[in-house]
Amino acid sequence: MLNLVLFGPPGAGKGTQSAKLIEKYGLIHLSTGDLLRAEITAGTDLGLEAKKLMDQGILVPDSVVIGMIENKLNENKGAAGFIFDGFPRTVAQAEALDTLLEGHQLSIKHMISLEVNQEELTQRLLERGKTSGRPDDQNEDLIRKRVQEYGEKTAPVAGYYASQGKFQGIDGIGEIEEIFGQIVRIIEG
Ligand code: B4P
Repeated sequence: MLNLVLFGPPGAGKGTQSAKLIEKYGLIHLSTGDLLRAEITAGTDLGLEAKKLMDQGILVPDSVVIGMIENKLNENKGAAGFIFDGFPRTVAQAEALDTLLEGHQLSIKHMISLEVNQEELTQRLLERGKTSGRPDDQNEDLIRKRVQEYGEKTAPVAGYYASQGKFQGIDGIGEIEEIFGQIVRIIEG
């Protein structure tokens, strides 16, 4: 079973590369960003709370996203594997994910980190904001806040997986196909 964490700052290309990996390997895509946006669209209490934070570029509480991932793992027993996209975003989430996976006799095979500088991230997200309608992509201050949250709370997650020998960093700037090729080489090692 192939379980991957796709890691990187906002706009690094996690969602873009996830779509290609799903097509190639038939994995289940678990994007906490997408799950939270679905709750917002459905107008649930969870979605209303999450929206307040996401619209400020702030991470939602660990307990909320861990609960969503737990539900999805339980709903997809017998899957070919999972891509965790945008999760874990804190060390507490990474520890919780390991515990949840152990409960299903599963583990992460690789944590693949897409490395992109802040200037490129800002350009990509502002460009996406023109068409996505996502409020968090439409303002440079908000994008800077998201990247700051990443630096403070999410970047330490890389060390967590490095200590398990699972961290693989790749250059996230370049052609989408070329970056995908590098990911495939890691998986098929
Ligand atoms: P997410 O939905 O995870 O979004 P993201 O980080 O903005 O995007 P991603 O890296 O997937 O970018 P994409 O491929 O689309 O998070 C949104 C918010 O939800 C967070 O700020 C937080 O508040 C909350 N949240 C989510 N998960 C959470 C968690 N676990 N804990 C707490 N809070 C959580 O690429 C971006 C753009 O770049 C696209 O337009 C794409 O076309 C372009 N692009 C991609 N690859 C490219 C390339 N190689 N070259 C040029 N452009 C490229």
